[in-house]
Amino acid sequence: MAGMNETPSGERVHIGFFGRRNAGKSSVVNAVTGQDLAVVSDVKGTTTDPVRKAMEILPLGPVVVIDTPGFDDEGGLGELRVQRTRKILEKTDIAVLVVDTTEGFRSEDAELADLFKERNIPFLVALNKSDIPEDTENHVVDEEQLGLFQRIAKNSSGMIHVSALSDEGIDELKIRIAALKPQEKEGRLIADKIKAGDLIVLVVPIDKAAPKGRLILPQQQTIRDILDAGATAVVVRDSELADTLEKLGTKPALVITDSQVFGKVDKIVPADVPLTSFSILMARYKGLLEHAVKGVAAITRLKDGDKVLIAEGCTHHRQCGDIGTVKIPKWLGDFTGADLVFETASGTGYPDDLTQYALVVHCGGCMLNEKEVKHRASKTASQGVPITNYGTMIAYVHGILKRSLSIFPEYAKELN
Ligand SMILES: Nc1nc2c(ncn2[C@@H]2O[C@H](COP(=O)(O)OP(=O)(O)O)[C@@H](O)[C@H]2O)c(=O)[nH]1
Ligand SMILES: [Mg+2]
Repeated sequence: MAGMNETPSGERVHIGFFGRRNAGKSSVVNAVTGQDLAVVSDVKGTTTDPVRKAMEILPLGPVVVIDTPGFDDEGGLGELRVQRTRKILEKTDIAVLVVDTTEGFRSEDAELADLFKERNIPFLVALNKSDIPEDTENHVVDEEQLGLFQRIAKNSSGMIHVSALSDEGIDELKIRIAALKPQEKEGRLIADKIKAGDLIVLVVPIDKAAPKGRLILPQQQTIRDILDAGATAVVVRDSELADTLEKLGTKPALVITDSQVFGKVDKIVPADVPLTSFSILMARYKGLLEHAVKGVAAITRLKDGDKVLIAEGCTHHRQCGDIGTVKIPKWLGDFTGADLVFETASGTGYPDDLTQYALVVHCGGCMLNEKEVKHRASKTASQGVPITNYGTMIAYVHGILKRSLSIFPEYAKELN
């Protein structure tokens, strides 16, 4: 996991390398990154799980590189490899299709190209092992090759001859990947809703669930965004909030609180001061808020025996303490009076079939990239399952959702 001084992986461009076994994916990944990140082997099927690594690559900047298992793995289990690849594609911003030129194009390469196209993922084709001289005598361009070439080229953003062995073409590949980099994310956490000179109060409770010696990612990113806007951030614990508001002598333009103390903070902050939470900001930033506001009313329909999925984007170095495992089940239980069954999903694990759930409550998704969060939201909603997020749900059960969306009127209109 990225430390506090590194770009969070949720903010990095994710580049996936795909192709058949032994095409040289791992070798190309190592050549591109300048590191021995992936195991290279002439034994087919050496890379069995995707390998992910956050790093800086010039001229791209901060990225996550994903080396993948061979697409032609596992012989007959065709559907499984497609599913596995789709899973990786859910977070892939740019794909590189690595092809062994000495073997030419195969149907798997075209299938991969079709999958990229289906997901609207821009991709480059790296024609690898170009250091090996062409066998001109036996070289025939047959109709099948031509057909595959056309099917792949049609949607690709270009083909480049490379050699992971000699480094030929690798710099060019990097430049071409960089050119496909998605536009700087337009959405902001909060900077678009505040002005230079505004005074913003941030409420950060420090209890035993708070991580030692640091602030969590949504708090760090919000402070940075406030500074970018030329505004002032005052950070305070909930226990000092009332006192601090008094001392300030002027009303803040906005108060942003940790959702866990939403109810308490709502009572302290004067009614004419807008109030929202880090989790709501994060949900908007990652593209989850619209679904979350639409889905939250499903809480009122929960009944005994209903299953609720609590989904978090982080795993062992958890950002959110016991909120998902303890606090949210308690709030939902108290609010509904129903005997609910809670299940949790964390990290990159998120079920494909959600139909058994009456509701999904997702974290703000600070550890996931926008692409993955949006994918989860639309996948859930398209199965007819309501999805909401921590902050929206907590505001709702405290009866303050309307207030917490007052700075986001474009989302409040979903409330009815
Ligand atoms: N000659 C040559 N061999 C390569 C090149 N790239 C990879 N190889 C070899 O091809 C084999 C498979 O490489 P690997 O990176 O493990 O392929 P992967 O299965 O696609 O990850 C290894 O023996 C590599 O040394 C290349 O550019 N030129
Ligand atoms: Mg490999």
